[in-house]
Amino acid sequence: MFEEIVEGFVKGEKRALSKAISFVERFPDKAHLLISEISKKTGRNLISEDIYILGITGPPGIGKSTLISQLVKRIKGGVILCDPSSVKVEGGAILGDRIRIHIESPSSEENGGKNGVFIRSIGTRGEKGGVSVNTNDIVNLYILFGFKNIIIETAGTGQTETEISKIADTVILVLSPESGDEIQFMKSGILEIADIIVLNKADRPMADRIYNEIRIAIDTAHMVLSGIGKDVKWKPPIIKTVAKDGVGIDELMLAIEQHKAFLKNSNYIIEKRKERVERDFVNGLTKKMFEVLENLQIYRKVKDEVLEGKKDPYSAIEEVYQFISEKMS
Ligand SMILES: Nc1nc2c(ncn2[C@@H]2O[C@H](COP(=O)(O)OP(=O)(O)OP(=O)(O)O)[C@@H](O)[C@H]2O)c(=O)[nH]1
Ligand SMILES: [Mg+2]
Repeated sequence: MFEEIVEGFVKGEKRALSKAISFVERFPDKAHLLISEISKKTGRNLISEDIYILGITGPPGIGKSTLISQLVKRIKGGVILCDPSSVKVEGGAILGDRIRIHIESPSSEENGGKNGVFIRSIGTRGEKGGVSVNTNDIVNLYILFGFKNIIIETAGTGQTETEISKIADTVILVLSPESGDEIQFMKSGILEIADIIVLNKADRPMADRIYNEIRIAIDTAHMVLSGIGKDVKWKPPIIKTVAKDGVGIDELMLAIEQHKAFLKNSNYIIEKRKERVERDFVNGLTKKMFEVLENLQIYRKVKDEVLEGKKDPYSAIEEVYQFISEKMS
């Protein structure tokens, strides 16, 4: 199975890409074996500067998927839709989003991803942060497959998601005239989350009032942060859209290009790439090392003592740590 996936992947077969994603979702503990094989065979570089990752976040029903269906008419590449799924669902997500996007641009994995767009929805499986644990691996698979652009939609969970800002180069926060509460909630952290703010559903009443409230929230946050010496060279633009009618998409594309240029000029992209692969390495290795630890007799003995209340977790940590560092020195 491995070889067949790797072979098809190297040949650029979208079915092999889809199988590789399913493999990573189903066997997270073996994902690194498959991806390392693919990485060796494709020879593509995960920290290359000409890859661009766009994240789209915002409350449920705000229009993220509709916006993506407009963007994929102009930005070709891989799309990941994170759907809120609380339980392990075979085959990933509840298909909500993919159906919606599939209808608008006939380019999903079923028909081999023609028109240069490949769409995959994955369940967050109860993971906090609006993205699934596999998102980073799937981004890497898209990069190794040769996609230059990757778009990620976080699961809309009412809370504004920050995890996405660790993965994406540009984060678009989508709001609407009904987002009064979110804006109050976000005031302080708005600049930490969003590089571009989209006020979608601008066809709805109160759009101008909410636009001004967002404007004030950004200006205030910008003033406060620059006041405490924080580096706030980029000030998020606010773009009004009516995603269902494709209104405002040109302006949004321009804002995306401007942020991309800003990132390139300030070398942020390379820094971000390195942070991402470092996280993949450290997180992946920590997980594997824990498997080793779990098999150590000392670990099981001390853990039982902690569970029986015979030992506090702190001395237990030190005991196992001392044991391992002595063995390794
Ligand atoms: N009035 C209006 N409705 C819109 C607009 N954009 C999207 N919608 C509608 O809003 C509803 C939700 O849109 P989605 O794109 O599914 O929203 P979402 O943010 O992806 O939702 P989740 O994935 O469930 O978090 C759909 O019925 C869209 O047709 C808009 O600009 N104006
Ligand atoms: Mg959606």
